[in-house]
Amino acid sequence: MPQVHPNFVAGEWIEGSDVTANINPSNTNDVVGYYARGSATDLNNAVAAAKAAFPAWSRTTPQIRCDLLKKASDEILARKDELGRLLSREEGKTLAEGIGEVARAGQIFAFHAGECLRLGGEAMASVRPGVGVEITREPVGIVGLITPWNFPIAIPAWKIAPALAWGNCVIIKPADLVPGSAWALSDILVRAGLPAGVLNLVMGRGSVVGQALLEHPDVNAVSFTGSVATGRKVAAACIASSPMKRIQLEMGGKNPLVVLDDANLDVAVEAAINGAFFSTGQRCTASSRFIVQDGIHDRFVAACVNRLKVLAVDDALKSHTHIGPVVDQGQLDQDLAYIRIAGDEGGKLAFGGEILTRETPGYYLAPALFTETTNDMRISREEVFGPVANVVRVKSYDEALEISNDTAFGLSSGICTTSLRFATHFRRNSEAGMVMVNLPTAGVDYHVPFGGRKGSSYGSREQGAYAKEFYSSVKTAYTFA
Ligand code: UN1
Repeated sequence: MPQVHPNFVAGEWIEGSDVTANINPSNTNDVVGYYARGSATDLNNAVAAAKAAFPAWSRTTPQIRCDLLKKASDEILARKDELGRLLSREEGKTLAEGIGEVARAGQIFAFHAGECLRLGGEAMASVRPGVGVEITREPVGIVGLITPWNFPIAIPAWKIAPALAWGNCVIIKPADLVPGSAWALSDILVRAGLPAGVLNLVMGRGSVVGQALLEHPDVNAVSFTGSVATGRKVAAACIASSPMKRIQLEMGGKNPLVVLDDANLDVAVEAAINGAFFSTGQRCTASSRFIVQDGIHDRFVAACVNRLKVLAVDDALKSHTHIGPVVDQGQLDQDLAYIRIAGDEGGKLAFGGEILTRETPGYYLAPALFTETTNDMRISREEVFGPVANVVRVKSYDEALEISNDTAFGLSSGICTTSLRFATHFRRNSEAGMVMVNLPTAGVDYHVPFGGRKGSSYGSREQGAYAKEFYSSVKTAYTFA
């Protein structure tokens, strides 16, 4: 019997009722490891343990929590090559991207270790004589974290770290497809010295573990990153539960990258290729609509195609690889379906879009670039979540801005221009939570707020100091003395 990575519930590593094989998308013959799949009972036990641990944990000193998060950060950073390799092997992003993501997770823990020492409040004068008002923040309680497959360690890190910093107890349910990195992270945290019940890892299916989490009356808040369809269900379940749960949702994007005639072509092409195709395009911040002005359009398309021609799509762990495989067969089918749809709608395939054969069996797809598309086509309106982008030709900056905002989403947007006037106007008028000038729409810092508008996000921002809005509850205390 192969070794199974167990769940961590109530301070103990426990076998699941079921097991899943974690498969390498670069080589489907390679099993990364076997991981337990928890049951509703495991989840309920985790919540009970979190509830029991909460009174003591929420009253620990900031120094204790700071030291713990710092210790975890140190181990993550010291092991970044090994953990990056595990991440790339299970998810399919390149080794450089995998190691980079692990380093980001380590830095996130270091940042929130510091935040433990900055947990402050406010004192205000009351409008009534002799009364003082104190505004403080307390932990929310038991938080459920549901994380996606595309950032197997960074997203668990940016939810777990602020949750613990603010004194909450955590139940994490990582994506069933990539449990390995979240398992390794949990192991690091447990060994850093978290008391039993403070962190519980319950791997398994969304329909079983996720559902039980959403329905449990003792879970106070749920932070979710994933698709819009699942996000909607998460929100509905959190509102239906009694008491209602606090919700934070990070969902899809259809992020525009505007390229104006006055752009530096090299900068624009770099932003476009990185934003749309790196990490195999599997980022909610990926650029998928290139909105390009007439005068630079043909040069931009030709330069993108030339750049795409020299990018190696191959095994994520090989050193020459620029783009790894798609994560699994289901995602590959979705990418191919959209490539067909874009063609049927009249888009012209300027590059890629075909399945590639490599040394090992994997989900290899040549990055696809469509031209001659309009913003009302499905390829411009629906999130693909793969290495697929399309170019919409526009006449002016005004038209570019209007089209970039004409979307159900609003996570990230970008503009490439050398004009201060257009850059400034775009920053102010783009209906997105994050705006990039002469940079890719994806690849964000870890110490500043992350989140979007419209259909992309719901609830308060993640990351940086703004994470406290979700992970703490404000108390207003009046004292007459
Ligand atoms: C990034 O672009 O650096 O799921 C981060 C996602 C986002 C994270 C993107 N929540 O793709």
